[in-house]
Amino acid sequence: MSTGSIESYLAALKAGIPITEPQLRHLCSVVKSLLVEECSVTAVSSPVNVCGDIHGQFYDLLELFTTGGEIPAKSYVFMGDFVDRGHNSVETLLLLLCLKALYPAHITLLRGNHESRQITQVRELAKREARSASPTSRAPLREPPFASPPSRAPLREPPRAMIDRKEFSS
Ligand SMILES: [Mn+2]
Repeated sequence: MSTGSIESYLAALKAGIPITEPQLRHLCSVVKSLLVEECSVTAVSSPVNVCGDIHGQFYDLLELFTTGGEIPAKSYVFMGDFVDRGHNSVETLLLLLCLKALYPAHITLLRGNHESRQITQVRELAKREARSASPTSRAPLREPPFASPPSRAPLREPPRAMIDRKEFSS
């Protein structure tokens, strides 16, 4: 079965349509291959929009792009904590992963403390996954792209962005 294009996943997610588990696996493998090649310190040039914790607030994320401009016309650094607390952790993470897969030069995703198995197991994302009957929504927990730290990064060091030589970290 064809998984389709990542452009089609992005369009579906924006329209509130969930993607399938094979599509999700395809998306995770594409983003994982991008993230393992990134250094733990990512050099970014301004102008760039720097965004704090999204925490599962999917509709606020869509509003943020409406206000700040869409990728790739605008560039963004997200400082981590994409999941938990809000109601739409899976949708939020998948939308950001689609944008990373399609426009890697225009979006930097730093890993926050919630992008770890230890935290998501005790926070809302895990509770939602436990309630959900959909295998699609459980898959990100099993194979999160953030489970693989950048290949050249020390394991405990959080990823950082250098924006015009100024350091930003989550
Ligand atoms: Mn947070």
